[in-house]
Amino acid sequence: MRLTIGILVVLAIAATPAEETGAKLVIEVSASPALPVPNLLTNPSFEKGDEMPDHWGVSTAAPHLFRYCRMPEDGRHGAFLKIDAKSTVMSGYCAQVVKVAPDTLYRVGAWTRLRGGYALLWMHSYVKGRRFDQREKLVSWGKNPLSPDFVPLEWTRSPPPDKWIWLGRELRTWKEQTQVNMHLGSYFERGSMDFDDAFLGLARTTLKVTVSGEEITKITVKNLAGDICWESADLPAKMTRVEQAIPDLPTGTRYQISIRTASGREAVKWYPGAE
Ligand SMILES: [Ca+2]
Repeated sequence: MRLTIGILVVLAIAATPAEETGAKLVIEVSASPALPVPNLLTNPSFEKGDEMPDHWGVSTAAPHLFRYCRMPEDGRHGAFLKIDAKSTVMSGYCAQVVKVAPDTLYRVGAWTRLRGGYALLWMHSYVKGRRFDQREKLVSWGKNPLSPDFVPLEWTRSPPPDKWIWLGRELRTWKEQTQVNMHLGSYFERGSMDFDDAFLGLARTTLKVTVSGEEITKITVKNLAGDICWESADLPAKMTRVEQAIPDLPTGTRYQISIRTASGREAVKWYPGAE
């Protein structure tokens, strides 16, 4: 997380001394785009469907080498997508075409539970005859026949086979690109994997924080992991209203805005608030 202490200019709108009594701290937080940003995928959590999830197609040159199955429960949340790959000679995916805006930064991915093999997030499109191709992978030796049974999985640097792991990245669409085909599946390896809670949406937002009503000495913004995303320098005395825009913050988290007042009071507000 980038630390931008003191780089952004703090706008001092008013320097009226706070009243000795009756002062009331007001913290207003908004964002553009607002959080949480919309998920552009349809049926991203695989809750709708029968044996196959609705709105997701199969993409492979060798369908007989793969088994695709929508499982109704025991996913990260409810139903999930399970893909078994029987061979190393072909890749096989579930895929969905999504409309996107040109030259825009998106966050894409899915929570993945990999028992063995090569799970691939493959974002693909043709833009004016040029091939847009961006990938993110997760690899496990869990079921690899070259890995002897007596080798514990953790020695192979494989992900825990029962743990959901975020397989994702940010990507910027090209100029004139209006769609992308999101693939989740197995890449030329035997294996077995699950996907749930897929996401494709805007990657960054601008947070706007307005604090007023008391003399304010410091503002700190942290993400859900506790990393400091922005911190004001010590504010000048008698500052009773501060407006601050903080651009380029990741959308895939919540933000904790902490205010310290001249009276020593600490106030905290979360954005977005509790769901
Ligand atoms: Ca689900």
